[in-house]
Amino acid sequence: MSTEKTLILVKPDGVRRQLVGEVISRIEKKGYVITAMRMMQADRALLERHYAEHQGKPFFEPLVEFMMSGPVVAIVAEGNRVIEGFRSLAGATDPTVAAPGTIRGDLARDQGTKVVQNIVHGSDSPESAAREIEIFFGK
Ligand code: D4T
Repeated sequence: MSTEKTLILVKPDGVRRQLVGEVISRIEKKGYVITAMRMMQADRALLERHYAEHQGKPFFEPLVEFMMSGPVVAIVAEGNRVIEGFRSLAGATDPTVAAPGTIRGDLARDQGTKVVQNIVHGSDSPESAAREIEIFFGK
């Protein structure tokens, strides 16, 4: 049986706050296997592809600006049901209401910015994971 893959990003706020190790540690302690990783500066073209579903929303431009504000760490993690499992580890999108024990619930809060700064991204479906892994790592 082939295991599932997901694309995880440590966003620029997570890198600035030196939480890369903390995020990796939580992924590994849960038992998922990291099979690819790269630190990079994302450019506008890449982010417009990644966040295509949010084009036209009020937070889209602040989101792209925020995601270009510093390097990100892109990670491919593997394991059965890793997509669902990592989203559970990450917690709710809004860090104010994200449950304690989750990455966002423990490590992020509302900063009063136009876009939510919530440390990590995780793919939300197998189709998104395949699309996003190609965007960040190529075919
Ligand atoms: P990502 O995609 O970064 O893992 O986050 P989520 O899956 O939890 O959230 P999302 O795709 O709906 O949103 C992408 C990104 O935009 C920010 N955001 C989102 C925001 O600032 N305001 C909003 O109202 C929403 C919905 C947070 C994450």
